[in-house]
Amino acid sequence: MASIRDAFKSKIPSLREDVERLVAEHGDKVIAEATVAQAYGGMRGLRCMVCDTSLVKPDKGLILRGTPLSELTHLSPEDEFYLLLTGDIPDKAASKELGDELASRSHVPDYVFDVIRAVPKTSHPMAMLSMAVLALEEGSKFRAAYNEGVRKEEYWESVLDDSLDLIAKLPTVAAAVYRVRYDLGDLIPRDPNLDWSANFTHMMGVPDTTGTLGELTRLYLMIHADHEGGNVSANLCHTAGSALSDSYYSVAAGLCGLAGPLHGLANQECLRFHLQIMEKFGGVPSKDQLKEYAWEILNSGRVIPGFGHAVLRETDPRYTALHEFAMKACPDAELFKLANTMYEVIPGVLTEHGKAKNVNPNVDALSGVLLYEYGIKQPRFYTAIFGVSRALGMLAQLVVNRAMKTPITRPKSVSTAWIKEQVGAK
Ligand code: HAX
Repeated sequence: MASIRDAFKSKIPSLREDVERLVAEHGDKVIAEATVAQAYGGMRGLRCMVCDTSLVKPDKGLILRGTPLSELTHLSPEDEFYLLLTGDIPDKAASKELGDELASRSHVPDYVFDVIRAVPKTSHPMAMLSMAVLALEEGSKFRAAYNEGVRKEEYWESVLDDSLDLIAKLPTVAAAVYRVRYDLGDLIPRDPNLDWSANFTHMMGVPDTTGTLGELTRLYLMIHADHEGGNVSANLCHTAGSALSDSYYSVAAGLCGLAGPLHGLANQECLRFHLQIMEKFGGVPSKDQLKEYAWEILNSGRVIPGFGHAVLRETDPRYTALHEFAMKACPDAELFKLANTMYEVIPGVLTEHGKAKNVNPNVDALSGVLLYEYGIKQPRFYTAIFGVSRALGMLAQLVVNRAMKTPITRPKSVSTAWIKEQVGAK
């Protein structure tokens, strides 16, 4: 099979032709109407952007290039990137070529580590990671090509270069954030014998006491990579990229959105919630105790972390993938037992509460539990691990958009006075 670059390049002419014909022949057909509630409500459900890398179906969850996540959880994150970009799963040779290419691009200049060391240790790891990504921008090949007047049709090539560079360097950069932020000693160099994801936890210095850490890292980084185009991180990356900001600026924008508690930071909050429960009850509570505590949380106006979703209406298949892993890797872990008790109790409580449209667990109900069980005991770092993974999806979408010559994003905002006039409200 072809290299990721050649495979993607071969698809571009038909992709462009397809969309050009679609717009020429059906450009004035209506696919969505916006309601007043959507204009004020985060544009929820408004079909007004395109993403071909993945789709989230309310009843099925994540579908990557037409295939449900549950059928793809064996993939390495690198192979997933190949799939997201080209629509094909690479064969062994193409997979090895991509792994070798990432390894060859993985060097991180020393000044980036100086940036990480320069900020106070009280900084959030997501702030440190975003700053380090921006520091890498100095090497942007797209910016250099743009300044030299590269043609619009060819933008995608240097954007792909930047994207491969950034993906290659991210584990090293994030691992440095981890070791510096938590005073864990010297930085640990890459191991040339390990792949992209295994290198990440290796450079973090996480001890592999069970021989399954590599498998968890691979699975974690695989399932968090892409979740269609409208989520906050992908949407921010897309919008920055539409102004022709390069991969570094665009991913940094996405990471800043991922850092919010209603998005990527939920994994940190969820683990903290689990730890609070363990401390309060001195271990895993009974179902009755947990039910009572859940009502206490809801009655005080707080949410139960790890449950519900803006789009999904069934159990998140990413949760299911992590659950299957935990059943094999750590079935007797106390935190996993707590997560299972929550799975039995919380949907019933939320149903009785009557507000949440989805009462089932999402990926964050288990992701932090597993990281903690495997020795990563700093919940504030969890979103940074998510960020390393999400960069794959953000960058695949970015490269596709540059190849498709997607124009700058510029929806029309309206004022409240205009809306009132439009609907005849006082
Ligand atoms: N606990 C309590 N109340 C909840 C709830 C939960 N887990 N999930 C939803 N609700 C409430 C909402 O707060 C909302 O209440 P108000 O009407 O008072 O505002 C109501 O139910 C309707 O919300 P919804 O339409 O079902 O859900 P939203 O699209 O508004 O929000 C959230 C989706 C994920 C933010 C929400 O379910 C939530 O806060 N869950 C807990 C936090 C969490 O687990 N976040 C991680 C999501 C996974 C992810 O994307 N990670 O990146």
